[in-house]
Amino acid sequence: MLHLRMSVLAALGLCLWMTADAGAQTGSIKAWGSNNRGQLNVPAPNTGFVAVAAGGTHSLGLRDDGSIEAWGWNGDGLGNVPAPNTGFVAVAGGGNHSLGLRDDGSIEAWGNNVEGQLNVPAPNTGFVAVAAGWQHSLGLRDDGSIEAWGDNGGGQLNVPAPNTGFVAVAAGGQHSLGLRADGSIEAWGSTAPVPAPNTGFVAVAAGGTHSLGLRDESCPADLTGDGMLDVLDFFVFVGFFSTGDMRADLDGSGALDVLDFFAFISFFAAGCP
Ligand SMILES: [Ca+2]
Ligand SMILES: [Ca+2]
Repeated sequence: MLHLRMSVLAALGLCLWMTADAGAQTGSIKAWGSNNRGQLNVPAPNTGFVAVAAGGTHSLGLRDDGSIEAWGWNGDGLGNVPAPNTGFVAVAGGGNHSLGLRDDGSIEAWGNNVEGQLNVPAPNTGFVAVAAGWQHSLGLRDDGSIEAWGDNGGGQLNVPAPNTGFVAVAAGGQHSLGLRADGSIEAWGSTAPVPAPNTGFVAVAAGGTHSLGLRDESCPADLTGDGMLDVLDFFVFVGFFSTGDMRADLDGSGALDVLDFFAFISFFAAGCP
């Protein structure tokens, strides 16, 4: 399976791209853009990476053994991944700081701290995701709330209420994004509003002064897969349902019952994108 992840701090023209190792959910890193600080010089061996992140003029790679490689600009101690360099599950690169999420739910922060972007709020546990902006940081807690710390010059720390129900975070130059479980995006700080319709999103990313949202354009009621909804889709649904085929489990409950009919009708009424 091709497994790609991309991290972009587009304002600075640095991009990292992962390509898959055959038969494994790990890969090598392709790096392009400015190399004025060596931020494109991926450390050997360039294999076995599971995640990447790009900072201002530095780069980070998470290896499948849970260690982090850091390269590029080494001012502010950016190359000094906190010990023990193991047990990491996610990385984020800010302007001149870095974040690493450990498998115990704690966050390590290193690099420049001029705006307090390294001061992870207590309790430093229960985090499930991290994001690093130019001089601010975000941590998503396992209760769906977002912690924000560091520079607040653009209001990028002012998480909108209710601060719950978030499933992903992204941090830009002076703005922040939170993806809610209902598929809507909250954007705050120095940012333009999220384009309408603000629904159906499954991922977010933030550059220096721009934002991206990935929208799920699947069409759950289109069971014939032709991109249209008509009576044939209903026949296929009934066929799946009557034979116990779990493709009829449209509400995702793990069981087939009348609620799946309601889900079908709801998806049918919503139409295809
Ligand atoms: Ca169809
Ligand atoms: Ca069901």
